[in-house]
Amino acid sequence: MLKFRYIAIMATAICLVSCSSPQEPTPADSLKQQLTSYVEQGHIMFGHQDDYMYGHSWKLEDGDTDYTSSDVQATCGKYPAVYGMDLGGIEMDWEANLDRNLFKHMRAAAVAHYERGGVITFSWHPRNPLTGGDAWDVTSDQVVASILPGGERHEHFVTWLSKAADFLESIKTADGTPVPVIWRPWHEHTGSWFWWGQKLCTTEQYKALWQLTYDYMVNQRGLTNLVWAYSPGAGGLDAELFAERYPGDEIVDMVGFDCYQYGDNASYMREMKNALEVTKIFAEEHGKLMAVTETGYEGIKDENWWTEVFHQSFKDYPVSYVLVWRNACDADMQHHFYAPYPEHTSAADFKAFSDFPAIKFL
Ligand code: BMA
Repeated sequence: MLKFRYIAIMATAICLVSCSSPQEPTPADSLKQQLTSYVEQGHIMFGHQDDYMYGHSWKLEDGDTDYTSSDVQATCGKYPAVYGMDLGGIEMDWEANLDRNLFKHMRAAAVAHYERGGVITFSWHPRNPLTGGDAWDVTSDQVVASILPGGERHEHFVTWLSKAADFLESIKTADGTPVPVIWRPWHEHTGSWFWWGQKLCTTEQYKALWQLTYDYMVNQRGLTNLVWAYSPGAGGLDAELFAERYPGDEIVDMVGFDCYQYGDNASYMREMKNALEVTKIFAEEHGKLMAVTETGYEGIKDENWWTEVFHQSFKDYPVSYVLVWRNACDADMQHHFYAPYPEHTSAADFKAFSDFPAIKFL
């Protein structure tokens, strides 16, 4: 009898230990841990938008299946640690996104990059769900109102969310493991050039748009691979503007900003410093990761820009990554590039930048 009681007690104890063990981390949790540990080690990842899709003078062909071409890699011998992409066009059932990248290539390149040890981020420039124009169509300030619950375009917009969610959910390795991604919807909202921008909706409407997006993707669809990033534009950023439309600690994992160089080096460095200070204080107060989610100097018109301007601007901040925008290949967009290519005048300086021990490439 005593022996049986002993066995029963042991069985209960074993069950208690195993039943109370913490849940498996989600893919998003694992990515957050990885990002946090890089920051703790003082590593800052370098990122490039559309890196494997095209470069200054090349473009992936439809049948290509190895994602190894890269202007960044051709210039410095290493791939960017962060690979950025945009979902614009997924809501229209297009085969290719707004910058003509086939979605099947984007999905496969995301998996290849992940398997190489890299980190993936997605933004979204969806078309205008009320007017039928593009993301930059700001002719109506009723667009956000129209897609929120109760609005005339709400149901239509939920079908758009479902297409974006389908794609994000479909990024999986061959054994079915979901690939985690940094998901950065409704960016640069402190400007008024997208239909979700500052002058196009109220603070409450903007926050409700975030909540709707999160509730749909996480609570309704159960996606476990999204790390949620909030990123205003850097222009005129201060603590108040940064916080005004922040959708809440429960639904944001990372904070950052988009900051481009339009004028001289000194004004870019000033704007970066200002935005980094604001973001750092906010990130610390809210316990969030931080990043420079989009940046760069179109055409890189200074051959020492990478070491003397770019690196100097963020090196003293605990940023997870800095991502430069795309290298357009279209004939009429040859000026539109933000990473160097081997023949570019800043190539040697970029190589020197890529060799700094704290800057992480693959
Ligand atoms: C902008 C430009 C556009 C592009 C858009 C979305 O900054 O690069 O040409 O369509 O981003 O990627």
